[in-house]
Amino acid sequence: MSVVGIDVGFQNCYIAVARSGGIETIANEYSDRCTPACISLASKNRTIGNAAKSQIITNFKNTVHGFKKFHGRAVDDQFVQGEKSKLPYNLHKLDNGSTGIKVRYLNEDKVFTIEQMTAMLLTKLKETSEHALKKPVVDCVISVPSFFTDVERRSLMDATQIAGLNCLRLINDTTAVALAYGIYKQDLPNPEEKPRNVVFVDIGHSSYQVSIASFNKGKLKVLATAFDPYLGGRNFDELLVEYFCGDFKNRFKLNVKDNPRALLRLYQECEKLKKLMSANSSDLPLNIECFMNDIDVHGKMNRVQFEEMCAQLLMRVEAPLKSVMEQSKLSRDEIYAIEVVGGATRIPAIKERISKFFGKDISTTLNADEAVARGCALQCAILSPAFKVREFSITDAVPFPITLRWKSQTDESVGECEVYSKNHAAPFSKVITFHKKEPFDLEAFYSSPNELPYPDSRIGRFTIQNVVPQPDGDSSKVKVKVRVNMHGIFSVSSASLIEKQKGEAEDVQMETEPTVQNEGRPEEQNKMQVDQEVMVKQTDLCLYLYKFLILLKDGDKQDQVASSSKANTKVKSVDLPIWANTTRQLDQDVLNNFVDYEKKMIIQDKLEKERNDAKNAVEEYVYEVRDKLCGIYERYVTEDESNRLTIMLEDTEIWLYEEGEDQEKEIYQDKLSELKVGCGLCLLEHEGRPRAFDELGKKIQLF
Ligand code: ATP
Ligand code: K
Ligand code: MG
Repeated sequence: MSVVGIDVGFQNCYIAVARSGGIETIANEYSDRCTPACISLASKNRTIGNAAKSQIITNFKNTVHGFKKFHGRAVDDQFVQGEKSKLPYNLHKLDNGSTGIKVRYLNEDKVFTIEQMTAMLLTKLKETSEHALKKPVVDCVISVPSFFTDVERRSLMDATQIAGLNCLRLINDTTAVALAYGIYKQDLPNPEEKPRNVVFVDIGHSSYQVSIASFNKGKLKVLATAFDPYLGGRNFDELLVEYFCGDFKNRFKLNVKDNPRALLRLYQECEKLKKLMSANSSDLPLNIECFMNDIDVHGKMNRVQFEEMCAQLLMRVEAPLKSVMEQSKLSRDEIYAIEVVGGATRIPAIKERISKFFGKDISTTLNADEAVARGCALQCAILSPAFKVREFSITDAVPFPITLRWKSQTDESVGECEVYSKNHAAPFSKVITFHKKEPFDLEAFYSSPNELPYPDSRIGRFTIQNVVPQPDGDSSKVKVKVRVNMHGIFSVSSASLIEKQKGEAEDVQMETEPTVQNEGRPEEQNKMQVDQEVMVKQTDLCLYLYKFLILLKDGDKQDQVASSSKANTKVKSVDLPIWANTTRQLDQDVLNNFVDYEKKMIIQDKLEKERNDAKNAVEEYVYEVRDKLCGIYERYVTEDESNRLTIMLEDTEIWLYEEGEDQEKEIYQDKLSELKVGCGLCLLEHEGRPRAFDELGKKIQLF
């Protein structure tokens, strides 16, 4: 089993793995620990990561980035529409209304789903980790913004499947950071002592997340989370871009916004300038040569000016901090530390705001870029039976309360119950008992649409099938298990019909149980073990929640209540099938097609790479022989031979630029062999040969 943690950022992705020495962030083939979330599609292949990033300007229509937050969203979604105008590539409405991305790939117009785009990125990250670990990687833990709703999470899970990964857990960014913080701490309070409360702030390129976690030895519990899903480093870039667009219009009469390439270049330069301003408070230049219409542009900016310009954005730093503190009901002096991560927390004004709010210095003891990935890898190691990790239990919090609604059998009245309150512990299962004579629907939705950073509060409709009355005509007792799972995704995970027991109290029970049943999707099957493991580790928590009491009211009949869960061994129960209809989820056959297509693209990329390598080999051989001719072999080759070879090399070079520019791999391989024979230099490749000539003491004709 592989132990891999992946931070899929809006802009930057990081991978951490467990090796014998511990958790390690790994570098890609460019020796870069950061892999840009960028994919470039082309006529023969796709490039992903660093190589794709260098195509942002040259192949702007087909170089895709900034798509993470389109997961699970309709193209008509207000957020997507708002982004659309800023994107250099085209969006496309898919049949189910979802956001698709339209590009030229393999000389055809092609639409990819967001799941497919993220899968491409994951394929790259998978390959990078396989290269580092020197073995296949399947199991992993992936980070997700804590404010992602069910639809977005399910969409991301689909992406992991397309990429052939088995995601053991989608872990919230700030929870991963909390784990990376806590697991190595030797001085955490004992379980019976007052916990240590730490605030975690992560401001990335696209969003801002805060959480408060309390730590005791061997465990962490997320108390509250808050966010500004629309505030991140890119907002600051945008303001700089706006400013310079105006500036260049005035001074150079340039309409930058009409020129996508120039605009993209300006974005890149403004981001660089923004980073420089974090370290320098003096005037800094922004120069771009041949920017537009052959004009070189130059401008300048300093930190004070920048901060004034960003005043509105900076004002938004406080609200999530305030919210998380209010939710946790902690006072500021109960906060032990404020740990900040994420690239945008390097902006001095942001740090100041956070520090000012808490009235104390912020700490940066964690690696701002790598902490999320490291936390993911730690979680993966905890879940892996192959790794021995210090016992550490993680209890996350439900960010948005969830309500279940059901219809009465006999009249139009509906019953409703908030099954997960805000900041309820997760993952968590509950059992609800109903009294029904026929199949019934349960509708799950987020209780407070207003606080949801997503336009649709529906989670799904779950039909409990095969419900029949008892032989005497009475209602049957139906136990339904609902669950917020390891990924933070809600489901009605199982239902069973309980044979009537005379004299037993009619009740609706809420209890925690470690067992979970297959939800009908393959990845869930794989998860069973894991789910159980974690729930077992959280026994202490379960114990007090076991007593959790809730009263449910159904219009006509009292589908009711109890606190105890008297285990009656004589009860016979029959499993009931559940038909789940969740919004905007890929059908299994569609998903399978995507899995196959991703594999095809991987093969295509591999073939293209081999073809390119074969071509490069010819070119390299030409250079190598040429070098040697005027270098170490000069003394041994006659002038005639040298001339003959030089011409042969030149011909090959010309061939490479003309007819040989775009050939199959085999053609290049043949060319190389031909060249080697023709040159006779294959003999010369033996290191001993020149020395042998020396011994002969004369120049011999070799060819
Ligand atoms: P998200 O968390 O929103 O998905 P991400 O994880 O890709 O995004 P990070 O890698 O944490 O984002 O941060 C990237 C952002 O941080 C970019 O906007 C980048 O310009 C900004 N950034 C990085 N270094 C600095 C710096 N020194 N000063 C200012 N901003 C910086
Ligand atoms: K990141
Ligand atoms: Mg991030």
